[in-house]
Amino acid sequence: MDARAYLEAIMPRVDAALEEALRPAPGTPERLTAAMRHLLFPGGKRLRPALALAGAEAVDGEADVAMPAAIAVELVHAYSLIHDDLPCMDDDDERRGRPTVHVAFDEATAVLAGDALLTLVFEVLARDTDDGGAARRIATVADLARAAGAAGLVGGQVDDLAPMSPTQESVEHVHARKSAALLASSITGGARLAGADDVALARLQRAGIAAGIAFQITDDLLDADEDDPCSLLRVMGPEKARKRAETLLEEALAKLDGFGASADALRALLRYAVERDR
Ligand code: GRG
Repeated sequence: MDARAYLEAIMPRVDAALEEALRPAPGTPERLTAAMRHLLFPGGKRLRPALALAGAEAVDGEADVAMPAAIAVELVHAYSLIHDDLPCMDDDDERRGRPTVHVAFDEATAVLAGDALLTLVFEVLARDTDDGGAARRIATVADLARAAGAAGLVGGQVDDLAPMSPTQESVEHVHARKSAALLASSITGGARLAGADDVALARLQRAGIAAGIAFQITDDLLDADEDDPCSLLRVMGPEKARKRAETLLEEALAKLDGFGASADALRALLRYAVERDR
């Protein structure tokens, strides 16, 4: 299974579902819609939606039943990037080779576009539940809220912004919340909507966290910012950091041992997330 081919194959379906989700409700200011779309189209790798769809396949479900989870995690990802780029956080002018949202629009609009994307997640997950999957959708909302909230993405970002004397443990604790929680919740969200049981969900969650920390190490290696205090590069240097990422990837793949060939796309995506070059 080739992860790049999988990402390419799902992209048109994911983009169409995102387009549908972003269709402005009456009363939405045009400028806000434009700012919400700015980072989403064209998007990035769409790794999180792919993980959601592959999570559904891993438990022998139809990938498309996982589409609300796939869209929801990409919306959370987009909001977090918009806010992370703001002058009060990382103060970045460019992302994916284009001006960041506060540069292309203005700071207030960027904050509000992020807010609106995050709020859209409630709607995307809660609507069209006449397929009988309402209970699964509610559980998915709860899981995603936990992953994105104060003990997850937001908490990880808070600790990342605070001054720290980094140790392997403290850095990985930040990575587990800032990056890995959303990746894990992408997989479990897709699997849950496809009917996964609690045992499968627990294994997928553990695989997602281990691979997610490794994904962040790879991100730091690609970024090669040795001054970033919250990076394993700073703590152990690039060679050992790369080895740590490989170990975590093997741990993640081992958690998937109980799954059959239906989890091959998920295995390939986790490997790609850690071994990618962009
Ligand atoms: C503002 C609450 C809040 C959180 C911000 C997103 C974030 C947390 C920080 C941005 C920088 C960073 C290193 C985030 C970790 C996650 C990560 C590596 C994001 C990039 O994900 P990719 O590679 O991006 O999937 P694309 O562009 O492909 O979508």
